[in-house]
Amino acid sequence: MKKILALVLTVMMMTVAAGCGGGATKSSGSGSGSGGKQITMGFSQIGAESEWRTANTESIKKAAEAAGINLQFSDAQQKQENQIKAIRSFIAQGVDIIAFVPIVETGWDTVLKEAKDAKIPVIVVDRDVKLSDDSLYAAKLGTDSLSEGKKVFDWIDSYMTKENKKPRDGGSQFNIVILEGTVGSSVAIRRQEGFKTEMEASQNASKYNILASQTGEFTRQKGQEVMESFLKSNRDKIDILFAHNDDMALGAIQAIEAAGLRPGKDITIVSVDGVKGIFQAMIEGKANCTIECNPLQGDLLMETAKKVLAGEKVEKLVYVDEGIFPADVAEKTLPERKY
Ligand code: GZL
Repeated sequence: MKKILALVLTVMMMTVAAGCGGGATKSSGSGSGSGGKQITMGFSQIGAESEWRTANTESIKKAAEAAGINLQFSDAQQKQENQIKAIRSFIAQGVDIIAFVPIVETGWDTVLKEAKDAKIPVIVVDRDVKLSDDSLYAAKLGTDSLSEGKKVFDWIDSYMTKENKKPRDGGSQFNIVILEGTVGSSVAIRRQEGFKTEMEASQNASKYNILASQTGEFTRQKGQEVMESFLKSNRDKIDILFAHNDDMALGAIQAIEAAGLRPGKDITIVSVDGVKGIFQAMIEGKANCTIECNPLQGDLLMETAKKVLAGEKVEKLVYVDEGIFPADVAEKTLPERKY
């Protein structure tokens, strides 16, 4: 009898030791967290407003599957309150880790504090957040929107000079219209800031004038509508369109053609993302350049999540790689594009 009791006690102690593992333990095998159980990640996505977003979602779902991580995916339909509700339900479910793309950069402190109190680490993906306390997130993975905005101006300035372009209205300045992204999103704020500061710092600053700038909400439909309004009031003055993403540029191209103008020729068009649709437009001579913003962040997210749960040190901020694609490389590049 004594022997059986000793055996039972030994087995129980071994089980407890394996379960606790002295805090976070290395995630053994694919997708397992401490004690070998499968990691569950709660992920709050903004919605499906653009080709870029669709590629971002696909990348995250595929990477979770490949990593053996159980993904609880929530689509916020472009509403911050839906993201906050989703994060609260992930906390209630007791997921192992939460990741989210913040649709706007403010208003997250309270719900992230609730996650911290529940001891659930949070990873910020793609866009940025403004927080009173950086300990509310474990890591940020994304893209450098400020640098993207700067690259847009630099490319435009070099192109207008190289092509010896002249202002369409016969004046001394190139008139620029801008289709901005989602109001309050870190991406729209930083791309605009990067573009404007680069223009103001340029030796050619006096050659450029921002005629109009308005949100097209990162969608093709809204981009077309706002471009129609720009053309209604300034059809023969607009020289350049800077669209914060390719989808709005694609919508604007339709408006420009409907106004009897030649996109990519009468109006120089530069946008950000690098989705396949804009490569096709560049091949057709209807757009001039796209600055890449890489949506394929899934593998990096899953790898970072496993490290965080294993108690390993992770970089607080990681940017993914991105390039610049002018129209003259579009044809040869399109076949290798992954999104
Ligand atoms: C950029 C991303 C933006 C894309 C848009 O990091 O958040 O949101 O540029 C997308 O296409 O809608």
